[in-house]
Amino acid sequence: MATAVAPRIFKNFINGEWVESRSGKAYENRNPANTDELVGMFVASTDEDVDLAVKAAQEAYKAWRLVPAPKRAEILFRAAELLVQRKEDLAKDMTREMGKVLTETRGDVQEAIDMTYYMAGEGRRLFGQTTPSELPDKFAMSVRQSIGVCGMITPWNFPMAIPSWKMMPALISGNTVVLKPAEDTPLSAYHLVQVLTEAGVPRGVVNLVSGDGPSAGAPLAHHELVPVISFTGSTSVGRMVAKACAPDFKHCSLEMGGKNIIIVMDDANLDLAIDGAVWGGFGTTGQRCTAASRIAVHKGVYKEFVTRFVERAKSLKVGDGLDPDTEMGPLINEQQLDTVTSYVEIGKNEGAKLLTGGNRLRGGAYAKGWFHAPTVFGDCSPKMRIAQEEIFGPVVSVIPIANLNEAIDVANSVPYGLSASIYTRDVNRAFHATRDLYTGIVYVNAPTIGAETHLPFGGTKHTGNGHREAAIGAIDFFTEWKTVYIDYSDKLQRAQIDNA
Ligand code: UN1
Repeated sequence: MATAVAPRIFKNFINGEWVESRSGKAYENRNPANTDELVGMFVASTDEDVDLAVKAAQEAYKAWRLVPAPKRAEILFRAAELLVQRKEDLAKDMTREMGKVLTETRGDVQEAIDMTYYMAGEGRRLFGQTTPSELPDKFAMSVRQSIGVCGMITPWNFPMAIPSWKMMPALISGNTVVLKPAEDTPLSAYHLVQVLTEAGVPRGVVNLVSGDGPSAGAPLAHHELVPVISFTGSTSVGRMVAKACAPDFKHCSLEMGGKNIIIVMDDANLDLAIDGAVWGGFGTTGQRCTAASRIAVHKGVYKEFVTRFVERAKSLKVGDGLDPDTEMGPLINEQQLDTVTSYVEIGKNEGAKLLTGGNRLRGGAYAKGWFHAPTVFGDCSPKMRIAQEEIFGPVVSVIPIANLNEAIDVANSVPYGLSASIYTRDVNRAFHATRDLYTGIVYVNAPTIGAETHLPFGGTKHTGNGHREAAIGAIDFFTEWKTVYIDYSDKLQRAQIDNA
């Protein structure tokens, strides 16, 4: 569908310049709430473009790694300030390309701001350890060293927050970056790179190649000059990334799927639990890896909870995220809508009770977008596919449970382990759940979403491969330890031997 104005063409950013693809190919990025609106044309990068970006990053690394970290930090502080100034415009553009409501895209930009300030602060820390040597007249310490070119492959659901989770710790630690953002949300990545450049990041230190996974992401993951890959996305693609990294032993951090649960006990504040379930289940149209896609409810309050939760789900206003009245935006694209539709069929066939939704929204304001009704399945058994598999859409499966032990077993019975939550006013139950829920994140009396940037983010089992993003875990991933011994005794001293 043609638009009245000529489309804006956005390029790759390689070695400090905005450049076209070597292949000359570009692709369209359209608004998921209104596919008539062309957000822009973006470069469809190929391995040649990725190679140029990696080589630029490799060259720039030589000088960047030697810039004192507090000086690198000054650039990040400036970038954070620019993000603050532009927050509203950045959020609007993000809603146009991604669909989530403006309050949430403001939150996404804010998460990038928080991470940028936080990592800028690390410029004057990046602490190592000093410790006594077991030998006299000998000094021992550990220091962090940068690694080199870091390849980053990021998803569309947090178009600015997640690239910043990866880029800011990598940069402050002295690495250089090649970012391959999700095909659906390159504009927000473009803006972030623009901000970093204006803030003073030197040429070649940050490079952006847009395009799809097979053509641009895969060559990055396989590139021999890239020792570090950080990926957020689906578990199936994460497995391919891990395989691409294995032969060269690349450091590889994977943040993947979730099937997060909210447990509602019979002593819970139900008003609070329902608010949390609506926000956790339908915020970002359910397209968060932390989304509360399962709710386990104690039989004592099951009926009341379900009735009131379904009422709230039904009354959610779905629409264009730029409209201030909208509470839930569209799915990101047609494929994601198809996935949701197919899971609704699976749920029905499995015998779950469809309590509301279950249908695509069509016609009128919905005619040109990928909208789906907020959907709740009741009386789910924990083994059903809709209660086991990540759907990444506005579909919540409610599971009745008889007691806390059963709830924890249900919670832990999925292949993922990102986030879990319990609503209870009993401190003993809260602590038991906190200990026994096998996830990377646990919330008490709050939903499964809402991670803050200075605490570790990540999950167990098929959610991740043991690394954590954000907080100091991110610095750990983007640096390597170097242990340094300085012997000032002027004689040969043998550890484990001379002092035994
Ligand atoms: C994601 O869903 O991929 O805790 C990230 C949260 C957000 C980040 C989610 N701060 O839900």
